[in-house]
Amino acid sequence: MRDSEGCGMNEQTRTQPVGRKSMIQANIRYFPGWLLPAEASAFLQTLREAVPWEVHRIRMFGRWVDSPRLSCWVGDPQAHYRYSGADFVPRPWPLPLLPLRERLQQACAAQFNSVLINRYRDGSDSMGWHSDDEPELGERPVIASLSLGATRRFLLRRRDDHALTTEFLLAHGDVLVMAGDTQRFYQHALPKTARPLGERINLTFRWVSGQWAGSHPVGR
Ligand SMILES: O=C(O)CCC(=O)C(=O)O
Repeated sequence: MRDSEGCGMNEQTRTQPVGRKSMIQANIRYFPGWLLPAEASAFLQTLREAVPWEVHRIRMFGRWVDSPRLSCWVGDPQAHYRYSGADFVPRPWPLPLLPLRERLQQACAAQFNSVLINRYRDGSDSMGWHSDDEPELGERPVIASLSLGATRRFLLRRRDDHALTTEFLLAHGDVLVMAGDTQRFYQHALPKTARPLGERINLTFRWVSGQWAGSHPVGR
């Protein structure tokens, strides 16, 4: 996988990032409206129906709990992934995601063999502070996050100084790419909100190394 500063967009997208927050030791690129609204809506509808949604069991503060959102781990057969104390075997790619993966790979000059798809049913579904720093993602992972549906706040904070927090409002069709040392020095979260909100589906495309191939996952 390559971690490149250049982010050449294809013909349906913008040619330059229109926003980049200045955050020391983070490499964040933000592409509002990377998908046109009609295309984003079509993906939202397709994924809602095509994805076998699950509640992932994760380990938090020494206890197994239900993740507060619906999820599905999708990828190439060898792309096993271990996070929050559980091992995940990839489901096969839903066909409409393959051309999307190709476009994102071109846009980010990176390879993705897997995607974590999350469905936030309303404002009470969320994701707590964490870094995507599992060993199989490598030291400087490129993670491309595509948001569909309701706009949600996406927060980033320094691991060593939680007061240094910044936020992006991720809307329908937006892409946010985290690369370089972002996972090493930053955590991210998607907080709950009391505001009445519609559904949101988020896809984080990743490259997972094959080190888990051949291991025996314990659950999904
Ligand atoms: O939903 C999002 O925007 C973030 C998802 C996320 O942080 C994750 O799954 O690791």
